[in-house]
Amino acid sequence: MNETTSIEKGLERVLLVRAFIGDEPDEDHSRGEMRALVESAGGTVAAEKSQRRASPDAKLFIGRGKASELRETALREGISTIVFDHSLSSGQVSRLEEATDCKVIDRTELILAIFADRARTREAKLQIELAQLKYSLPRLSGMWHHFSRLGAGIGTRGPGETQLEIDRRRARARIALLEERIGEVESRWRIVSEGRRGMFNITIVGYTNAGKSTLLNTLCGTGLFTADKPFATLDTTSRRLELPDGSSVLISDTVGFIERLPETLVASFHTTLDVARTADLLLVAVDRSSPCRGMHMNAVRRTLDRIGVDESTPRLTVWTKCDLVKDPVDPRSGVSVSSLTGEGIEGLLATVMRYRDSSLDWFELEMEYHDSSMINWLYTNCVVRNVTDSGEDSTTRIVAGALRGYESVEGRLEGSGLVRRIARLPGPWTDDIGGES
Ligand SMILES: Nc1nc2c(ncn2[C@@H]2O[C@H](COP(=O)(O)OP(=O)(O)OP(=O)(O)O)[C@@H](O)[C@H]2O)c(=O)[nH]1
Ligand SMILES: [Mg+2]
Repeated sequence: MNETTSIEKGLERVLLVRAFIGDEPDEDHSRGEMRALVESAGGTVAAEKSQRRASPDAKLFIGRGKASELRETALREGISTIVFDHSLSSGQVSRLEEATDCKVIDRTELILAIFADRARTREAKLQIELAQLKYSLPRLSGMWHHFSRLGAGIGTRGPGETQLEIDRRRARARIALLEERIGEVESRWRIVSEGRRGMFNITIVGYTNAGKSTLLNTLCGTGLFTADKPFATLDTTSRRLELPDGSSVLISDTVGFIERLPETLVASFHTTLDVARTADLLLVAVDRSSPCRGMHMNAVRRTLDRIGVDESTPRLTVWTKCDLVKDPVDPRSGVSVSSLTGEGIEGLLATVMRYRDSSLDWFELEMEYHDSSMINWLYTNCVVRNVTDSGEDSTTRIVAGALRGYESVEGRLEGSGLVRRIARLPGPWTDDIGGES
């Protein structure tokens, strides 16, 4: 049985509604974003309406007169679906449907439907189903009404399922089962993330459509799915990335962020977003060609806060799609790249390397002789900068950096009986890092 909301194929004509509360500004970019979301869900915006209000109406969110206007417009334009750029209560949805004689969908339901449509992996499907059920559970009574008037289209549930057979008890049982399954996935991921501790972890975050997956593809030569629409990526993918000095780091792609990302999604995708919380360095991808880049940066900053990313995690702004923009970027504001032409990629790798190097505990080691197994151990557990064998006194000198603190390697090295001398070095390459966001 398919429990998730799916999007019917084919374009559906949509009336888009936005209310501006108090002195909330009416901004072009947020309307553009909502249109992109509707299109991404397989709809087309046939008309738009807005209303300025001191506060939302408890019953209808908008005024009664406005609701009648929506009904007339829908009738005139042959529209059967109204999308609200807000979160509505189930009561508001059913009263609006009554008043407009259209199917009414709110922002959260729309975004959930897009996620459900994009989910490909088992993990993503479990997470989105949980998000949808948690969203619909308190609304089930309203939904009897809601779904009874749904035809095909955005927000319609998948085939082979009758809405009415879903009751609260079944939904709760399903939620418990999903949480159990997601728990199993999480425990597998914990093992994976333990493994990540041996490497420097970089996570690309950013607004949806910023070019995150394309950047990872260019850096690592991978073929991740990319698309010019919101939420192309729903899963975390990690790849090994070789830096100019031959060492490797782990780099991960994540689900894109958006302004007012529904809480239910943030909660369900908690584990997926672990890679952002545990990162040693965040690459914040910002589409340089977008007129809304300032708003995107703020939304990303707020979302990182919401998902619990430590403020102290280093952040490097990566201005993407620089092939679409003529004027040069101030290097202090970040690194400018084009994943299409390759411009700036080398500079990005060099900057990443400086970040990585500045986070290591550097030390110098003198060994009695060139012991291959010890040197292999160092290569696996540290970043090795220099190995010099001295013929005269058969000493091997090594400069290396410990990833998780000097103390984590000191005991192992001293206990080997091969070390003649070991000393901390002041961290080199710590200056000259620009572009922190
Ligand atoms: N011109 C140009 N287009 C780019 C560049 N990088 C990405 N794009 C395009 O931007 C669109 C979005 O790219 P994605 O890599 O899917 O973006 P994303 O940030 O992963 O998006 P989500 O996974 O949806 O959050 C695609 O159509 C890409 O071809 C670039 O450097 N230059
Ligand atoms: Mg992506």
